[in-house]
Amino acid sequence: KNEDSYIHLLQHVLENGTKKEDRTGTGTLSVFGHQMRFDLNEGFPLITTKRVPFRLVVSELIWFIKGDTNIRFLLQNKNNIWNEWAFKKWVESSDYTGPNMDNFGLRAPQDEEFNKQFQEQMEIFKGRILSDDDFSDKYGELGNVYGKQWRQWSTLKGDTIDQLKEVIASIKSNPDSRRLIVTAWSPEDVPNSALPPCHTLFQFYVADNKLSCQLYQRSGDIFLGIPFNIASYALLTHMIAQECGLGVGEFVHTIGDAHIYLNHVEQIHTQLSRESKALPTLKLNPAIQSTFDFAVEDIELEGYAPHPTIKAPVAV
Ligand code: UFP
Repeated sequence: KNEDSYIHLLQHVLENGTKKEDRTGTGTLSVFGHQMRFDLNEGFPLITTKRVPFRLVVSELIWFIKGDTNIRFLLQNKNNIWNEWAFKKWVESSDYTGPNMDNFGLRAPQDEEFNKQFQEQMEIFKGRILSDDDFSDKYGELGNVYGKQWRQWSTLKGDTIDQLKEVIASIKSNPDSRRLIVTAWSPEDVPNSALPPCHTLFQFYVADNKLSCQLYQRSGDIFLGIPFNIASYALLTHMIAQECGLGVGEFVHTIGDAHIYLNHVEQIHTQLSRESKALPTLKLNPAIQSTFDFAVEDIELEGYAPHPTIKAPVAV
């Protein structure tokens, strides 16, 4: 069954992972170079041994596909996953006059008093992003994140490349091509980037009228990030397959540093004690002819009845 390859990764890293320090100071168990395969015809690979918030996957992917790099669209869709990155720029700017927010990511979970202030400032920030156009243009903007790299890659000549549009056109015109690649990794941007892209590069492959996709992810938080990443690329593959009149093949997920944070180990034991359930089915609105036209309400899941959510701290 499809989820087995993810469950196997959890077990494999618990048993064989090397203890390794990391940027966040949390500590991990880690392996280097791991591959999972999901046959997209067996069901949609959304993990069932805990609930994964699919609506956040959907709005984030649509945001990437639009080429949008401003968190306003995410907030309009009640998606808060990128807030901290924008908030950081705001509280470090000279326009910010509220209480000191240095190292808010580390301090908030440890200091209840500070956490209250942080939540308060975050709510104010979100409110202004949603209601104030100038503020949102200045502080909602994340810069060279996925949407920019996929849709408006900057070239040395000063023009832009729409990698996503071009790859879809190539899937249609030259499906046997071995160059069906989109890259988010720009060495030029890495030094000035708070979060260099985790999902670095992906490639499409067409055989027997089925579209497959492989992702190279340089770094994967196995408990919190990976289930989300699997769902996102599986969804993208379905959307592009629909536009190209193809069936779906496999999603192949290759991970560089695949790690379990030490403060997720207990949660993973809980997850491993659960029996996986039948995978859901993805329902895309069949009237949508272009990958670029999907809206949140065109994407639905049928039959997702997972085990309950398991909470765990995010390493930042
Ligand atoms: N991470 C993921 N998936 C993502 C994402 C982040 O697993 O889509 F954006 C995790 C991987 C790692 C951390 O634990 O976030 C990024 O840290 P670093 O840049 O040090 O690899």
